Amino acid sequence: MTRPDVPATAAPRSGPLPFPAHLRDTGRTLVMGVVNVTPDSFSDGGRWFTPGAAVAHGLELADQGADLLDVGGESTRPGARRVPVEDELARVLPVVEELTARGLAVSVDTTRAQVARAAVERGAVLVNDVSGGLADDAMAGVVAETGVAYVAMHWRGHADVMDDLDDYDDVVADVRAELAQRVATLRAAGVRDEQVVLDPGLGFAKPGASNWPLLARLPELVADGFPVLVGASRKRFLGHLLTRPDGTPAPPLARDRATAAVSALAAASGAWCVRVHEVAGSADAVRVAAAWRSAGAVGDAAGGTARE
Ligand code: PMM
Repeated sequence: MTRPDVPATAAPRSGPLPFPAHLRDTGRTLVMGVVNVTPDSFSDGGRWFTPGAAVAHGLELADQGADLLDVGGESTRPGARRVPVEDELARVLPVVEELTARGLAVSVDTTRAQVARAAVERGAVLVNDVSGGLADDAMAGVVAETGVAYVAMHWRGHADVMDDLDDYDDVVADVRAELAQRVATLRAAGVRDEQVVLDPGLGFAKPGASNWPLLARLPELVADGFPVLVGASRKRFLGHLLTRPDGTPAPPLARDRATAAVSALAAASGAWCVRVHEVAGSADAVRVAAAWRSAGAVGDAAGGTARE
């Protein structure tokens, strides 16, 4: 599976993610529910902007089957401007603290080392960095020091410029090679392979059809040996897929069924986790995929009794 021109990113990992035990051995793809504490995210901007509303939304997503809640205070919507670090801290920390206090597994969606460290100190079990460490040189050190699980996403630049950074020879090979460079940097900073999750970064410096090969060839990324996170939820390429008869793309809130379909297929392709706004559909989808895979592996039905 490994292309001769692209070095594999890793030898097989030697241990599980540093994660709560109940999330390590589910036998299926995990579901991460999105809790955006922002006024301007592309799909749900402003709806859960106060800490109270964000916590309530997180609890609702957990009820619907989210295994992890991804709390973010800075929009990465195409064209979005950066927010000051003080604002990001004020948005995410109370929400991380409250959801963690309720026994939920929380990840923090940030590109800033300072925010990552503060969130981990308040109980976050995963740092989800859409820049893979490129936005903040201090990030790898914080990840190494705290030992937290870390998502390194494929990224080429901040939201205000990313749509102009979509030059690829072979998008899958290029993304794998650039992720391999991120892994090398993380290792050099002392991060252990067991901490690392990789993400192809759908929609980031990938405004159009280049997202589809990344999904169709997901097994190539999975074969590199790290858990893989897929974040397709409500993204533009799904809006274009579902173009209406009048020629307009389907709006973000009309992309959830397609998102659940991606979740099923990504899970069947070996994704470790899917990151979604609407949890219930994907929670079902990953269970379907687990039963499907398991039946193929052992020649028997999985996930229930034979007559259900
Ligand atoms: N996409 C968004 C934000 N964070 N994190 C990861 N790991 N992967 C993604 O694809 C991803 C992400 C953008 O979506 P949002 O603004 O609706 O949260």
